[in-house]
Amino acid sequence: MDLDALQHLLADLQLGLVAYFPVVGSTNSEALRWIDAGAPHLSLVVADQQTAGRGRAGRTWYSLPGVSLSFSLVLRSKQIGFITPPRLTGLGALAVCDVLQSYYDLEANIKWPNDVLVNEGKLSGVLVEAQWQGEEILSAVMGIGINVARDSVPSQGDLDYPATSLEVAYGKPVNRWNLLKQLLEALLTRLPQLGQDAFIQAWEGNLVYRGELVRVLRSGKEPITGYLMGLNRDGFLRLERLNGEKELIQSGDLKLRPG
Ligand code: BT5
Repeated sequence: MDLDALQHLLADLQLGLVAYFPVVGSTNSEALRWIDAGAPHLSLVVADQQTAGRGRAGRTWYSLPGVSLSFSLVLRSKQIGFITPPRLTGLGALAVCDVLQSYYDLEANIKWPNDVLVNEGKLSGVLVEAQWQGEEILSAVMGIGINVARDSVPSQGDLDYPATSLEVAYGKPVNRWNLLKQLLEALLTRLPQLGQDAFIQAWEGNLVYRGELVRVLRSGKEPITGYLMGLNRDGFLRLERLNGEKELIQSGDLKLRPG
């Protein structure tokens, strides 16, 4: 892939600027830098390989050359209204599910808040990073990483959850660049729905572990256990504790509570 070919491939989508890197630290970092330099809404950064791809809380996202898809989209609050990062995370994960379900006939689900699972393996992760000015978010970057080819799956010892790839789940090799176009189309379709209740319902409808007993690990706080009831309007997790108390959880790592 090169920039000309990428621009040609994506020519009929309403994007801002497009950048392509054979190797980059993190597409999210590039997109955040680009925001500072004035990149317009829906500018896109794509990389073949990231050397410092990241997940939440400073975790590593592994993306190997030639086999995975890594990209970040610039979102400007002026164009999409008030930006709430949890909703944007849901939007990214939902768009990935849309594509996996409709083009690849896979049962894809979202492990709240940002993992896309297929056959109980993590196939994709979403990382939204906001750019604040005082109390206000002016822009955000939505980064998406997808394991496409079989060889994109990192070795299990590096991971805290089993991983899979689209090739393994679908049973056939998949062209990364066609997949990128399908994902961008899905994102552009979902974006106008961001503020609607129907969007939360669609996100909720794709969640794994609904009704099940789960544990949420939270940094600097006690883990919390309860039945996963769904989401509130902000995309926070609704849990019902064993004593019937209701809890809203803004961020954390979800585990299925064994037995
Ligand atoms: C995520 O964080 O899953 C968000 C991943 C976002 C990656 C994209 S790629 C484009 C853009 N640029 C970036 O620098 N990032 C974004 P989290 O839920 O915190 O999960 C991180 C954990 O996922 C790690 O600690 C590993 O256990 C696991 N992991 C890392 N690489 C993986 C991979 N390729 N496949 C499956 N699991 C992986």
